[in-house]
Amino acid sequence: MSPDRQLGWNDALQASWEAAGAPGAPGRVARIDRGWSTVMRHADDDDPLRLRNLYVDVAIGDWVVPSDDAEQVDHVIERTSAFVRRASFEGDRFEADYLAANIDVVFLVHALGSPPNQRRLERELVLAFDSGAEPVVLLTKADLVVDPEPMRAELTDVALGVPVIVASGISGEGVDRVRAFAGGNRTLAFLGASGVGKSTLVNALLDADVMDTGEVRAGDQRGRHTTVAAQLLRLPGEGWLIDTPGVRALSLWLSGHGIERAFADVFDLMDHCRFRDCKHDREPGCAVRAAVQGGSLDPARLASLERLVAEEAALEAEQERFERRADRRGFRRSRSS
Ligand SMILES: Nc1nc2c(ncn2[C@@H]2O[C@H](COP(=O)(O)OP(=O)(O)OP(=O)(O)O)[C@@H](O)[C@H]2O)c(=O)[nH]1
Ligand SMILES: [Mg+2]
Ligand SMILES: [Zn+2]
Repeated sequence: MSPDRQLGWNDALQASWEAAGAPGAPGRVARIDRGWSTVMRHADDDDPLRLRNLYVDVAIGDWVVPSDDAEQVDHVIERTSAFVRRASFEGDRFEADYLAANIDVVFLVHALGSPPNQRRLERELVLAFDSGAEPVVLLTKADLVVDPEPMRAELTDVALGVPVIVASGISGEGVDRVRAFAGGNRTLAFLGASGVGKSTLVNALLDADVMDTGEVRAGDQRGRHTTVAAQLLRLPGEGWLIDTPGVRALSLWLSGHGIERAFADVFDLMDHCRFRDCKHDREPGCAVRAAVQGGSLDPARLASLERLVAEEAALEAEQERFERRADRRGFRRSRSS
């Protein structure tokens, strides 16, 4: 029997599964707790499997093949999309951290009533474009402000063409706008800092208190990391929604064109510099500097782009070192065997 399309199975997953020899009966990871996956076999599964993630990197939303004894995850089916950051580094680790997989829309959640953070949004947009999902900026806690417009305008400036929507999990405003993205049985994911109101909005969308929510700190409005396990939840009507634990740092991971897309405005300017190898420093005819001087490009945005480009370059250099080391180890092993 083919996996349940109601649960989000689609032609792309089917093709990857068949290419892998159509092993087992794939199910979808609906919850992850340290080393354990809760795996649903169909959309109404109220007796999901509990599997260990032993030798595989499993993400919420993944489609996985259980081992024959239903003890562990044997195989992760190739993801159609994934929101990935670099795992927080401890020592020498060079690892990806998959925050959500097989998602169609990723909501970058920010709270109205806190100062807008354009730099954070830029970083989130880079990762979102690289995820393969469609990004949407979601401003929550609309009930806390008299006018969401100033913050919306500020974040719209860095979101370029990405939609920016306003909602409140408390008043219910905008909940329908969020739900509309789930049409066609799509999978949505909420990502953002702790305390921005992700789980409160999840409960409003589900019209039920499924997720715990927690007070933010009075001083700086920061959350207390209330959600500790990522969860995949079925939306009423159609579609799925992934709630994730709040994330503090979003370090870049090896990427495709996320930076170019998130900073398309600046890259367009670069095309108009007189010299092809312009460093946008003191060269004559630099369109980027001209835009900064003319006030159409925020110097903080340019500095942010430079930081991200440097971070990406450092990451690539590190990847090279890492692969060389791994090659050497493999070489030694093959010589001694
Ligand atoms: N006024 C108002 N308060 C909200 C809204 N959404 C969330 N809150 C409050 O903000 C606090 C944090 O909400 P959560 O939903 O737990 O935030 P979260 O993003 O899930 O946080 P983590 O799980 O820690 O990542 C709670 O005290 C909520 O009641 C909203 O739309 N309006
Ligand atoms: Mg939460
Ligand atoms: Zn230039």
